[in-house]
Amino acid sequence: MSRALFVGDKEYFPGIGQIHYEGPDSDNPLSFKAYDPDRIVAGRTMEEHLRFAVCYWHTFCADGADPFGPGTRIHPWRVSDDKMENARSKMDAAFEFFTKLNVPFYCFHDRDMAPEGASVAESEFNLETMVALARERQEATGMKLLWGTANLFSHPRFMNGGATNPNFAVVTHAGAQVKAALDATVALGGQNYVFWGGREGYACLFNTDTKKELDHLGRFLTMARDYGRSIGFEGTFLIEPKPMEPMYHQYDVDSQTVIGFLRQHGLDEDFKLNIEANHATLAGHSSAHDLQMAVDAGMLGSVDANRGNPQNGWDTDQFPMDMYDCVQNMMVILAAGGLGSGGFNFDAKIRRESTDLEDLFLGHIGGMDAYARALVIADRVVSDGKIEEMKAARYASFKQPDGRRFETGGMGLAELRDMAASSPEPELESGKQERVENLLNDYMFS
Ligand code: XLS
Ligand code: NI
Ligand code: NI
Repeated sequence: MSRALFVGDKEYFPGIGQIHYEGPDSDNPLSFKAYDPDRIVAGRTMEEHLRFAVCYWHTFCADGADPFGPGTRIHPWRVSDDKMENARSKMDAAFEFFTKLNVPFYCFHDRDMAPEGASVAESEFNLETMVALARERQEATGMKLLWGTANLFSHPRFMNGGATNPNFAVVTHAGAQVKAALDATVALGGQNYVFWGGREGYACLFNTDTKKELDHLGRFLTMARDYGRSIGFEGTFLIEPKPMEPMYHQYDVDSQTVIGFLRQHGLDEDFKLNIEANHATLAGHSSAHDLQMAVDAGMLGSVDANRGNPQNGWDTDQFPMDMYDCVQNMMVILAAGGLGSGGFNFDAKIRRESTDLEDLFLGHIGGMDAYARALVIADRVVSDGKIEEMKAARYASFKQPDGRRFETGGMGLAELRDMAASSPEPELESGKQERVENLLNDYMFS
């Protein structure tokens, strides 16, 4: 790979070169121990399986601020008081980071890349200007856009939602932003377009017409789909479920809720799901569960790779490090045949206390190694087939003629009853949970 490591005038991460695979014995913290982009696993390279993406917002915009205090990181790409000048230097820093980390993809919100202007037209102009620069940078570095999206949650006008806002005037602004973000995504060859329901939800039922708001959301997404297709967007539209935060009730609670909504509104041909691990856990699920529900519906699109903190109930967006979770997620994805045009986007941020520039690299390196290791282990599990065999054995009775007839609709409830009445009590069949759990640990650590 002979890409220039930075393309602007200035190097923002001096002293850090391109991150390479050095193997498990290396003691260089700025190297991959497991992620070897060219290594073949299950017929594809690691790079092709994992399709890693860096996100613009946590990595180059977030400075460690929390509700109790201001940021702790001083971004060297904050060069002046002029917002567009800063946007340009941020973009240079971002592409330097992508290239040095050697990831193939990135993701952005409109407002991460270009500042909001004083009018719709000025905001559009700012974004178009930055998109033109991003195109140049993509060409110079070989970087690709995994997905674009619009930030419909930060500006005060969106405090009651974007597409589900009770005030139509605000809905028009949501439309303007999504139109411009779709234009930007197409101009940058984006492979997907994401809707995360930001403030699409509500705080109080007494003042909220939930049916109206959900119908508006369906209408809005249909308009966005139609516009996207009309300008030549051939990629996948994605919805990213999340159960709470910022709104008390978010409409896109979890995989199954979103799948039902998409089918209800006839959007299931064009839309799939972007599953974020920390959102699934906030919904009271494991991330593997939400992934599996999406797979079962034929709607797994992409992954926001991160993890939450099991001790608290908010979206901590930490880098994925918990191998047990990563392996389970990877087992679901691998068994489903992979992510297609999706990828693993690190919607993850380093901690407020992590104030060195290199910490941004360390977080991503750890996440990439975690998923590379998970891929290798999941391949062992899936190709060995033992766990899958045990699962299938539990359903063996449905391969018998009566079970088949039940599955295929050739039986009524009365006949089902008669079979119970004329047969002996079914034998208790162990679920063998301990056996499969033990097996997984054997695959992980042997
Ligand atoms: C926030 C979401 C957000 C989306 C993109 O919780 O995860 O980062 O991924 O809008
Ligand atoms: Ni999150
Ligand atoms: Ni996300």
